[in-house]
Amino acid sequence: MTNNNNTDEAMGLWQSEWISKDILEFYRVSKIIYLGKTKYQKITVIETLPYGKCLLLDDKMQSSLKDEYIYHETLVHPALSMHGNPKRVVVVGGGECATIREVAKWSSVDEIIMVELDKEVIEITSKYLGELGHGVLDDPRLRLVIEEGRKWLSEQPNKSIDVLIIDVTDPLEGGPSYLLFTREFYQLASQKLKDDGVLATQATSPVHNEFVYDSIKKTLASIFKYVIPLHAFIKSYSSIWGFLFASNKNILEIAPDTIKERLRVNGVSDLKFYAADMHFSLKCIAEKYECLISSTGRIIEDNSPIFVK
Ligand code: SPD
Repeated sequence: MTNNNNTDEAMGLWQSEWISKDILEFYRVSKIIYLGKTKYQKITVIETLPYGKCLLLDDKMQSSLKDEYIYHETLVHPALSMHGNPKRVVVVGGGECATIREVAKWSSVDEIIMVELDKEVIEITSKYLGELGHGVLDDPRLRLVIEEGRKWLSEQPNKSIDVLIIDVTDPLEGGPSYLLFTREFYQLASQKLKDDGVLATQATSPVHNEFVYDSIKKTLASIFKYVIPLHAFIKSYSSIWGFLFASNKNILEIAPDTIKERLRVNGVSDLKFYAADMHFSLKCIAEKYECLISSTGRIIEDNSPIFVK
């Protein structure tokens, strides 16, 4: 955070964040709520003028109360809708609990497992960002596992998961999540998913990190038979954001009526952003933005990982 007093307008506290290696953004902070460091990462909870109360990890925006629902609804409901009848859903990461909050809206789901590396993210957001919906922690279908996601997954039986959601920080050099974007990880995920299983992952910014986004997509496509993107604008990320869905079964393209019906049958209500029609807008936006990508990505491997700034 920076104390800037060059001009009257710029007085006060500002949080800075690299949006790409060439763009540094500053946003105004009205209150510092929590600053700390866990074994794995730096944690910041602040009240900001443009985005309300926010969680940052390693100085990267994760969730802002103004628009977190756009990110979390877009990560979760398309994947569950594509699957149609998800029963066993695993979330890797997701410590602020908003992803499992969305999964819990599906009545078909009888087991939700959240595998989070950093238990302090859960504790700190429960304490300072309970608005994200930590009530879901009392859901009897939920099992919380504090462990490295890849290690946990490697110990699961093959073909045992309906939907696997990767809700992790961006791949930062020295950060805790970059090995969750590699070919080896997707290979493991593919083994653990059932034949009609669906993987959903955040895929960074297709406009500010074209090469990284395209590489994640290529890497997924080197393992899964089908991969489709959805893109949504997330104001607190200052960008269109990429979400990728992958499966070995041809179930990712779904008609609006099917989505509507699946949400209805599963009692999914209380959505502020995602809906059958919105799904198709997100798909069109993705198709348009993918046409603008000028750098061609590469396969990401454990021994040649990829990073954003
Ligand atoms: N819940 C994890 C989402 C990570 C998104 N990172 C956004 C960075 C925005 N600059």
